[in-house]
Amino acid sequence: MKGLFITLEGIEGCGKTTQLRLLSEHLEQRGAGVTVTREPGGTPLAEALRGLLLDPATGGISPLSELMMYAAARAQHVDAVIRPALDRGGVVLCDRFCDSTLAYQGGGRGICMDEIRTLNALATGGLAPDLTLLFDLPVETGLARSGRRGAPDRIEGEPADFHRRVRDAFLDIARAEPRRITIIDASAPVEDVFRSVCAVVDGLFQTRQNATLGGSAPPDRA
Ligand code: T5A
Repeated sequence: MKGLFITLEGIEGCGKTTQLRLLSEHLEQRGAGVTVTREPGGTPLAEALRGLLLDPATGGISPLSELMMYAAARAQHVDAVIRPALDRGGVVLCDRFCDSTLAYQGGGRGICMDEIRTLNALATGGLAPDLTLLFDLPVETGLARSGRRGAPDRIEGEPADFHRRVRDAFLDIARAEPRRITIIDASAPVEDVFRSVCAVVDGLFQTRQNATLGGSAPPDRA
């Protein structure tokens, strides 16, 4: 089986990191080799950029600079971590990826979506997830959850309207790509959300297995 690339997306406090941990354990129990990683981050350079991007002390970053910083972190991450893990045939679980840039820098900051798509394609060499789980819930619920963790980071601290635009953009992206993106109701309790996650991911594994047994090759990854 070729590697499998799964991304988890959503607004602040949607619970994707909690689900990523549970999903990683679930897949490891099934014998899969799992790489768990995140964006921005996953390499020393990208983690350093993450620090700058999220630290309120960094202050104002122009929307275009912010976009380029996320893209620079992604290019390094794909090259050093994601592609090698997929080439080894492993499962990569990534906390955020290109859809976050479309939602936050496109929906939130108002940068042209097509220009972001072009930059994303450049940064990833055209790599796209096999499956994206979008954890959706009302902005107020998400911000209340993330607020319980302490002081907001540079992006969490944006006004509620910003986060509403981000949520709307995520939902638009999901509607445009229903085959890749599954929307999960993230307002439910952790165990219920996880049941939905397992149903989708186990279904994908089954489909892959059937395709392998049936001898049909999975589609080429760009
Ligand atoms: N960003 C990122 C961009 O602007 N552009 C980009 O291109 C990219 C890649 C990254 C920031 O950068 C921005 C987006 C972000 O602002 P991040 O660490 O991914 O930072 O940001 P967060 O969304 O804040 O991620 P977190 O891991 O901090 O939060 P999660 O994943 O939303 O949620 P989680 O699982 O940590 O849960 C949050 C709290 O809720 C509880 C948890 O116990 C925790 O306390 N919780 C639940 N409570 C009730 N019911 C449930 N079902 C719950 N699930 C979790």
